[in-house]
Amino acid sequence: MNRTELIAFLTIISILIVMPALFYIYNNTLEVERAAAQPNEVVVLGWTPEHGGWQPNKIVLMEGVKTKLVVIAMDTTHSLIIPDYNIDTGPINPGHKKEIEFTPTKKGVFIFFCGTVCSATHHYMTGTLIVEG
Ligand SMILES: [Cu+2]
Repeated sequence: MNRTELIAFLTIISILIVMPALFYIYNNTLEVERAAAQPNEVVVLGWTPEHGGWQPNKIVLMEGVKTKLVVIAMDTTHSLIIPDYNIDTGPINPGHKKEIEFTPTKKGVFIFFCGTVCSATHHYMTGTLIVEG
């Protein structure tokens, strides 16, 4: 086997074995990162009712599936309360967020609302949590 044949042989081995192995490793590593970057997460934006209120104001979750609520106060200080799940973010300053992780354990329709007086129409700042089985 001369030098040219050796280079050709190594190139073919590289294409047949090394490249698929690298692709396999890369792809599996990517799968893990994808899973880590996308947990079951719901982002809820808090605007005063004059500017739209909770967005979304209807959250649908699956019973028994651990979920992270990411609540962001957009324009002024808000807090999100879900009494039936004993959840209260406490005040969230504008531009800041709070994350709540919980597992819905009871099916049904539950109300959530803002617990911080944020505007003259604050009492309209409500939403619905629907937990399906
Ligand atoms: Cu409010």
